[in-house]
Amino acid sequence: MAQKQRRITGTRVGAAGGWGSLRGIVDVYGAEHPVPGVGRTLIQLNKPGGTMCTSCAWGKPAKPGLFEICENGAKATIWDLTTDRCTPEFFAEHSLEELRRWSDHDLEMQGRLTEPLRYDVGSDRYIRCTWDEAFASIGATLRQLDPQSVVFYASGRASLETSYLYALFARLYGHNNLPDSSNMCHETTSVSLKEHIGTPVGTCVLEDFEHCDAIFYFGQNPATNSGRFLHPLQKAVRRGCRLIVFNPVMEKGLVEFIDPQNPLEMLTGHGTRLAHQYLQVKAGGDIAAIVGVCKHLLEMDDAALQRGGPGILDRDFLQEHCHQHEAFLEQVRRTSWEEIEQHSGLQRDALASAASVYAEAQRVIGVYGMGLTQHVHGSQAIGTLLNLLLLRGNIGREGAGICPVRGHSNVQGQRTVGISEKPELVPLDRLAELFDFQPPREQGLATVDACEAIRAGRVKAFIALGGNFLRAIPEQEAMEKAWAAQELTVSIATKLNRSHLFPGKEAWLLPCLVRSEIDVQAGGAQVVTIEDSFSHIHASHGQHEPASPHLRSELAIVTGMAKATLAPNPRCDWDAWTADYGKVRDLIAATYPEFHDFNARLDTPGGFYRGNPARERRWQTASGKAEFTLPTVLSSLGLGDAPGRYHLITMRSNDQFNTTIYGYSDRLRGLEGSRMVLLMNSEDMTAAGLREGQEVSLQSDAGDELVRQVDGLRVTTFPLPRGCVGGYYPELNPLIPLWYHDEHSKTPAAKGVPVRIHTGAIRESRHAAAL
Ligand SMILES: Nc1nc2c(c(=O)[nH]1)N[C@H]1C(S)=C(S)[C@@H](COP(=O)(O)OP(=O)(O)OC[C@H]3O[C@@H](n4cnc5c(=O)[nH]c(N)nc54)[C@H](O)[C@@H]3O)O[C@H]1N2
Ligand SMILES: Nc1nc2c(c(=O)[nH]1)N[C@H]1C(S)=C(S)[C@@H](COP(=O)(O)OP(=O)(O)OC[C@H]3O[C@@H](n4cnc5c(=O)[nH]c(N)nc54)[C@H](O)[C@@H]3O)O[C@H]1N2
Ligand SMILES: [Mo]
Repeated sequence: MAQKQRRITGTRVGAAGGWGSLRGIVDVYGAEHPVPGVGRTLIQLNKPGGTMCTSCAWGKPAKPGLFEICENGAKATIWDLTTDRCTPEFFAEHSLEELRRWSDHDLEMQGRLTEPLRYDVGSDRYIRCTWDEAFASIGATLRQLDPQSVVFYASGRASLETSYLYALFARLYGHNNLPDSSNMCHETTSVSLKEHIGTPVGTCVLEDFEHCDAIFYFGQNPATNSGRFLHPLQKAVRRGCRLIVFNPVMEKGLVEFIDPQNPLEMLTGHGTRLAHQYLQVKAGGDIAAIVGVCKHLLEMDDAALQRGGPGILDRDFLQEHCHQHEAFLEQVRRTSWEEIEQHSGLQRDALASAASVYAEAQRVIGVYGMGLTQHVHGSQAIGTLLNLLLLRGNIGREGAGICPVRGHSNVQGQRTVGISEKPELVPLDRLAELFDFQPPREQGLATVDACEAIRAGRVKAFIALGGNFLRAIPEQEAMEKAWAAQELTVSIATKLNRSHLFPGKEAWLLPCLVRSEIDVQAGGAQVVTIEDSFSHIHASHGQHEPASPHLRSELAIVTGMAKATLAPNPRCDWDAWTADYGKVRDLIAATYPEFHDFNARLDTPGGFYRGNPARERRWQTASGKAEFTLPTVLSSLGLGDAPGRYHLITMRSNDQFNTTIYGYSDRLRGLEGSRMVLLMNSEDMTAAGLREGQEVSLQSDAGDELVRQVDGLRVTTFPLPRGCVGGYYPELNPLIPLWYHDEHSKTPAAKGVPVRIHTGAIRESRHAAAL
């Protein structure tokens, strides 16, 4: 079978949305030849009775638009519903040794996996097997291993029902080793928000965007990563809300949006200008920038008080609800404008205008994404943003609050229903009571811990419920080398990816249904549920015939493995749960009271709200109040400036979903045709004697012995702040040291990686060969 490939060329820079976004969908449609009926599925996407998109976790409004989809949601759906199939015959033709030289894009382009597969060492190939054989063998191996040496990873797509049972399986078996893609993503949020406002998730609901007067927007790229956010943003700006953006990259989607569902905007090509002010902060410069805004607020407050007015800060709120605010304000007073300007890369005047907007607004929302979370001092940056909001009581009021934009479509929900390595976050006593067992109480392994343990040879088996762990993590080369020493690896997946090409001694590749497919079990067709970024729960209904009759649902695969591994327990009827997911929802409701009447509330328009104490100003923190952060640094970077050192931002293009590479167009940034680029400020290029298109290598500059290198990058001029360079995730992941992560949550610091540029002899490498 020939390798199926696709290349996209041609430049189409423009506003976010508009014709470009429709063409983006058409490109994927043309390459994937999706099954019939995709159009109907897209129309019903994110609406009650329809499928909930597998792309991002953005909220689903109670009154949806005609199309409640975005360019990338459509791409993700079409990508799942391709007619291409990656069959056992494909694997008969290609050894894993060969496939390791393929690019991420070409691997996934082979289409949907169709049958369960077992790795055969002799031929270095995956070969067809039966489900019974797979479950029996996995069960037998797991029974022989120490449960503490086994890791159950989850990437944030699997439903609440599957996630609940997966976590239960782990605990019945005997471990809390439940890392999640969240550990590389918003774990900084979970840890920081929990510590400071007593809840691990954002406090906003979708309707807050109808009432806010200003949005302070840090390090999140809506046009690419949460396209449906552009509609509420556009509406907010149109009614006078001011959008203040902090981002080293001038992201088109925050500058202008043309609504593809608005004929006038489409015809005239004129959309809505979004950002009132766009501050191109340095990578990691957010703490300094926010402290600068606070400093100006304080100056305004002093002046207002001197005039005999009430002041700018919400003193009643601070007095009643906050802890340590005086210490923070003292710290702000002590910080000089020189330091603020140096670390943020922003001018005092620009920060003062942002502060004026903040002070004039009655209700402010703070939005953020990976630009804050993926830094060594990311938790402090989130804490400092909370400080800013708290200063004027912007938490726990309609139209105000903190809004982390979550990634995977059910990543927040997986944590809610027990996928957590932190036993203190899980109602273990309740589980003990419900299922009559002693749950393990030890801390489990998060992603970085799991990587360390794998490198040290302490992990013997790794089960992956989705995702592409080996490609998403830092320290990729060393991790790939260590991986094969494991006794057992199991991947539950929809499409082939690089992680599948590094089998343990015993390895299984188990293909599952996607969310848009009909899931028929003994009790009939099933629905599944997910939780969005705003803590609302939605049912998702499958619409399409499965890609292959041999596929199983994720839930059935989890229960299949559990049954084959665990001793019988009269309280655990895995078969009954598989036959009727409603019974699993009853278990979720019995474990987590906020899920009461779960089955009756399945298709609530807009989802049903799980609630959030901080939204009601109930602070479940150490002091019982909202805790101010006292930042110990002004930059979130782990390593500061040094001669020859640049701070690398790893970015997502408009043509990818994490490690799934749809194509080679980054339309909104005007970058086309290749992902092996090194984006640089033109003055930095001149200073370093580099020319446009020159081929260079990057090495990490982390001060340790390990050589981490990626070759074959083309220098490309790009308007980044000086000292910052940009390139794509996951191609540049080999450069991130495993130890370079957020100090509290261990989220890998993928946005401020210290690197140096080399122009010398270029080592032959798979990274250069990949494209
Ligand atoms: N189409 C599509 N949708 C996706 C995904 C995808 O890959 N493709 N991924 C999903 C997942 S899992 C996630 S977590 C989300 C990710 O969505 P985002 O949170 O938007 O993540 P990124 O695109 O990695 O980076 C966000 C922004 O941070 C900026 N940035 C980098 N460094 C800094 C900094 O130091 N300070 C500030 N203020 N900004 C900075 C970057 O320029 C970029 O605009 O999207 C989800 N949705
Ligand atoms: N340098 C750098 N590294 C990063 C990031 C970054 O910004 N920069 N971002 C981090 C973030 S935010 C995240 S969330 C992680 C992502 O890490 P992961 O979640 O592990 O990776 P994905 O690329 O989302 O996983 C893609 C694979 O999931 C499988 N899949 C797709 N749909 C389904 C499904 O419905 N069920 C199952 N079982 N499998 C499915 C397919 O086989 C596909 O190949 O990467 C992190 N790594
Ligand atoms: Mo993520």
